[in-house]
Amino acid sequence: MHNFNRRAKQLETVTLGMGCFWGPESQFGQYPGVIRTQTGFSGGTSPDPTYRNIGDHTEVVQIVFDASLMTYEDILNIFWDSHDAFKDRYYKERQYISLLIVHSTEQLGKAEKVKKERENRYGKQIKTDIQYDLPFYPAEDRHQKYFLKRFDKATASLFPLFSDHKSFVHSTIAARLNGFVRENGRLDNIKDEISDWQLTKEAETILRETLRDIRW
Ligand code: MHO
Repeated sequence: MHNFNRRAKQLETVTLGMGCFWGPESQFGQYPGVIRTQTGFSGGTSPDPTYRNIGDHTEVVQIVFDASLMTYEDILNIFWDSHDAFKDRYYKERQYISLLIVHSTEQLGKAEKVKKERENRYGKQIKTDIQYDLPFYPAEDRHQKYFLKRFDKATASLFPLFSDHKSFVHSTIAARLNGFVRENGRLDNIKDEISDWQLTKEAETILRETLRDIRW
């Protein structure tokens, strides 16, 4: 099977809770620096969380990005621009709180700096719960690339490109299209960007033909 992921130089992981995880997965999927996205649960202590049995966890999106194309600070600014972290978000326990899981001391330092800058700018306190490197539990398949999967015809033409559901979910192309269907990004830009992904010639041809013929 072929690989439909953008080739990356400097991989880094970021894990964000900012409300229902469908939206941020779609939003972050559009950026050329983002290599893959996945929805899941993190931030709590209860074992093996699921959507119906989330315990004290929070809905999160985990993003793998190329730090040579997009900085961690860029991601943090998009994160804090895109949900209200000034208010109390505990209306459904911890399910929809503002949560930032940092994965290194470097990330922690940068997060504290960006947070302080923004607090000074807005004159309000950011209530984001910042936690150090807690485990991430992937959500059920039906919550992965949720918006893209609303398009039956399109998903039916994409699935055969992958050996299993997981490689579909982890692909850059699924992340981009899951953005596109919510008007996060344009199809033309995705087609242009593919030249930079360093796919094999064969994979690039298959992908371009699939995108040319795709029906929504
Ligand atoms: N209000 C949304 C939340 C879903 S999100 C995965 C719904 O239940 O449809 O929490």
